Amino acid sequence: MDLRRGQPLARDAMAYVLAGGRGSRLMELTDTRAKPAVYFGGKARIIDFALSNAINSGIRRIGVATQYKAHSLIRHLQRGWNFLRDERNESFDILPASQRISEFQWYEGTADAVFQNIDIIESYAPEFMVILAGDHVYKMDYELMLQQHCDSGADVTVACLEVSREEASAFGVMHVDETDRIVDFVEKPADPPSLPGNPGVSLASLGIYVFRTAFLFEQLRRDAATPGSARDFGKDIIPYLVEHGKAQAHRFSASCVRSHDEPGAYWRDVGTVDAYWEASLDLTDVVPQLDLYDRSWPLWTYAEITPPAKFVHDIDGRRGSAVASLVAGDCIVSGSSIHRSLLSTGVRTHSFAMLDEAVVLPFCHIGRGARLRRVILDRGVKIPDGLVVGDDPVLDGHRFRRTDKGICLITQPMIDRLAN
Ligand code: ADQ
Ligand code: ADP
Repeated sequence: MDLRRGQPLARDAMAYVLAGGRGSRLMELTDTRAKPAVYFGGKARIIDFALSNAINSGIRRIGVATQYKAHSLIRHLQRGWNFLRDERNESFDILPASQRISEFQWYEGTADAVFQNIDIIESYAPEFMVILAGDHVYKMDYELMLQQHCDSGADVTVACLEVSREEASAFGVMHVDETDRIVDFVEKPADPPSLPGNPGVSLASLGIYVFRTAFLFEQLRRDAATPGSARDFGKDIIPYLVEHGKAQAHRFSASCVRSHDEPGAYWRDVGTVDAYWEASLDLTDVVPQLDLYDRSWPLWTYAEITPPAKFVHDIDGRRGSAVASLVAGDCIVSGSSIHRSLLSTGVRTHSFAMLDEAVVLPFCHIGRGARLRRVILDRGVKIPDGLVVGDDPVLDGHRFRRTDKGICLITQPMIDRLAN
């Protein structure tokens, strides 16, 4: 029996965030940065959601494993997340694939990204490990998952969510018994199994796992000695424990954090250009599904100290407004009309420009008279005067990254090519 039942467990846990993957379905948005470093919500980056969940859940030890194009991610973490202090039994470690075991070795799979840092984790002696993906946008109280892990006596607890069968092939898909014990697990099946009695719906792993640290290390060492292993949680560790141990499902809805006017569990992968655009645009709804203004579950990030956003009207005294939009600090909306859009820090828009359903990343400039509809502008893009996007699908498709749903992702090299 666990004598501490009912006590908070988060202070005995370390959150270990896997932030090394590229996220190639975000196309040019991840050309220069890892997916967890992609901006989201005007001021934050995607990884801030997992990290804020950890802090809000009461966890005070955090490790982040980085690999692919980690420069801006590491800089962001150093600037924003270095407030955890040794003196208070807290820690924050950035763990690049730094050839700790051999000079030439990168992290193989996600399990290897933990295995290679066992000695660093051991030095803190956390009792529990909460393994997280750094590339999802969601609110979740990991304390509730830790409690369930202790109560059930499982070897591993895996957070899961019901998704449609079509979406499920991008996930680890499981079957559970009546006690939510996982009885079957397949990583990214081409033909995902439905839930019994619920055709069209599958139970998907969110890639969030809780282990007791000593047990996890045992498993990582066993896996490292297993020939042919991909050293991956989803491909190796979890299927092994489903077969040889006790793996328990944790329903995401049981630990999602809802504010009073939030209708349900919020979890998004934002892994494609369309999903990213849609989740960003959702924020402009009057009552968005993801509440960035929820003070009971704040989103922490690094953000520069900026002057306030400013709105200046044009010579006729008419334009210079934004409605149904989010506008971050240091933006100047000058003589332009902004509708259902998200302007990140430091964006400047000039006279007679019009933005509709635009997701604009930091430090973009929108030239005079430009008209942009259903776009994502990467950081620092300078839109030339008079450019029109959103009227001519064929032309847009030639010039920019246009998705089937008609969203145009625009980067500075694409703009530079227009001039040649
Ligand atoms: P994926 O998300 O496809 O599936 P993966 O590519 O391993 O799995 O990425 C998981 C996380 O680890 C991401 O945050 C990624 O950035 C990071 N990562 C990937 N390779 C890494 C490496 N070598 N070093 C450090 N970090 C790395 C997983 C599970 C599925 C589950 C989905 C839910 O395998 O079972 O359904 O997550 O999204
Ligand atoms: P990320 O876009 O992921 O943050 P970087 O931080 O490296 O990647 O920045 C991308 C580009 O933006 C770089 O060319 C950088 O010089 C530029 N940049 C950084 N800070 C500013 C700033 N305050 N104003 C304008 N551009 C900036």
